[in-house]
Formats: sequence, C-alpha cells, structure tokens
Amino acid sequence: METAVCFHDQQDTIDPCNTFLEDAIAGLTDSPKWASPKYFYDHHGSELFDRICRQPEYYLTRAEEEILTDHAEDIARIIGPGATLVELGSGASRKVRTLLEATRPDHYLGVDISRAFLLESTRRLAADYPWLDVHASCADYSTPLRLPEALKGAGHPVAFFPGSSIGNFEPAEALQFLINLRSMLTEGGGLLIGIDRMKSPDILEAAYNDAAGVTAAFNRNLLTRYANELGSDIDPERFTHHAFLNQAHSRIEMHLVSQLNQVVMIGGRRIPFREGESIHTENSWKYSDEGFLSMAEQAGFESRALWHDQNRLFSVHYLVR
Ligand code: AVJ
Repeated sequence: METAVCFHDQQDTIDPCNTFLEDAIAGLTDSPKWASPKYFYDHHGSELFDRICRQPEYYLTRAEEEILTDHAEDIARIIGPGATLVELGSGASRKVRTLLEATRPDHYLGVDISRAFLLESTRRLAADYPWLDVHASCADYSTPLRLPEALKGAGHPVAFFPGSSIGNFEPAEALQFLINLRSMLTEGGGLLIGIDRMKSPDILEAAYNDAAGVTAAFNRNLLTRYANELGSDIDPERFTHHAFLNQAHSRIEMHLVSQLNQVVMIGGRRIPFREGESIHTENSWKYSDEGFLSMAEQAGFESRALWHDQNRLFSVHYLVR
C-alpha cells in the first residue's frame, strides 16, 4: 500500500559529515577523551537500541510502556482531542502507538536524527493509522526545533519525549532544552516526558550491562562508524564496554576502555591510548520527581500530572507551557 508521509528535511540542523569528523576529533584529542552519544544512532545503532529496549535488564522501556498503557485514558483526557503530537527521537515509534490509539491526535510529527530509520517507522505508522496525518522531520533535537509551516496553526502542539532521553543532557543543557522546547509550543501546548528515576545501583547498572551484550555492541558501534564513515583505522574489538553508576552525579556513565597501549589514526591525526584509558561515550542522568519538576518549573513549565509504574522505577510527567 502506498502511504503518504509528509517529509521535512531540516538539513540545516543535521550534522553534516564534516561535523561528525570534527566532533570525533574534538573528543579524541581532549583529556579525558569523550564522544557525543547522538552519534550512536546510524541505522544499525538505532536497530541495536531497539534491541536494548527488549533486554530483560533494561526495565526503562517496559516501565514506561506500563505507564502509558495503564494511564492511557487519563493521558488522553489531559491532552484532549485534535492535538498535533510531536515525538522527539521517535526511533522505532513503538511507544507512541498506545498514545496515538488513546488520544487520537489529528497530526503526528516524528523527529529523529536517523533518516532511513525515521522513514521506515513513520511509513508504518501512516499505514496502520489511515486517519492520522503523518509527518517526519529528520533533525537533531539537541539544536532548537521549529514546527514545519504545514503544522503551524494546526491542533495544539503536544511534544512527546519518551525514554528518559533528556538524561543524555547535562542538567544545564537539559534546562536550556526545556526552555527551547517550551518556546516551540503555543498556547494550550504541552509536554509528555518520560524520566528514569534514581534507584538502587544494582538495578541501574544491570540495565546498562545486559547479559546478551547488546549494550556493549551499541557502545562499540560508535567506533565502527569512525572506521566506516571517517576512515579511521580504529579497531572496536580493542575496546571494552564499561558502564557504571556515578553516584555523586546521579548518572550512569558509559565508556569504551582501551585494552592496550595503541595509536589510532583519524582525520590524519595520531591518537594515542594508554592501556585502560577510556572514551567517555554517554551520560544518562537520573532524576528524582522533585529534582526534575524543579528544573521544568525553572524552564517555565507547569506540572499537570505525574504517573509511575507499579514498581516506581520510572515516571511520566505532563507539563503545560
Ligand atoms: C535513549 C538515552 C534514554 O540512556 O538509557 C541505553 C540510551 N544507552 N543503553 C539511556 C542507552 C545505553 C538511553 N537513552
């Protein structure tokens, strides 16, 4: 079946390849070394992330889905009919289905950094929900977003930012992100956002060290991209996945640890590694309900609702502008 997805390519907000190389070099020549987690998500990386979400240790996805299912009617009532639902980092667009079915917005806009993945998943949505006007926008949501012209003046905009993805930002960046997002929302607009809560180190660390090794493969895929797309001779097999809770900062950190002394070439530069030296590839900040709410209020949002799963592992907030 031919399905219509209105595609908006926000080229100007996408990182062109030279930025990928520049960012890679900036991180690898810094001390300590780092990389930006947004580069995890090429097509293969998006697939690996989708698999992480189905690992038994990765409770985040199931807890959030439980909330969205158990409170679907409540959520639908609070959002109201005829909304324009904007999903940030839509990935496989799986979670949004419960929300779409319960809320019945008029328009849907999926925003994701992985173009091919975005197209596949929004086409599936358009095919499954013929009553829904489906749009897709390939963009990096860490830069300010704008609504495509076609959706301005449509139903009240409701942003959906699931998965606790805001946890990738430093708290100061998260605050700025919320401020920018709020300015995209017009009167009557809202934000439905998933936040992973602080909890016991055992549960948290297991979620980022699944026994099947999918998170390790996801982490190493960044180096595979350096090799394939940036012409680096880096060998992902010479790095080990390391994820742990940094209690002082309320965040999970992911690293790739060099197994030996080695020199890697990238963009004509020599990057030396000591054995045991790591590239810090991701932070995943965790929040208490109060901690997140005070940040949201600082950004100008007002809290309308807060839901938890039965085990209180995860929270979903509804905020209005
Ligand atoms: C997509 C940022 C929410 O931090 O839990 C999963 C990414 N990294 N396993 C998270 C991730 C390792 C995920 N977010």
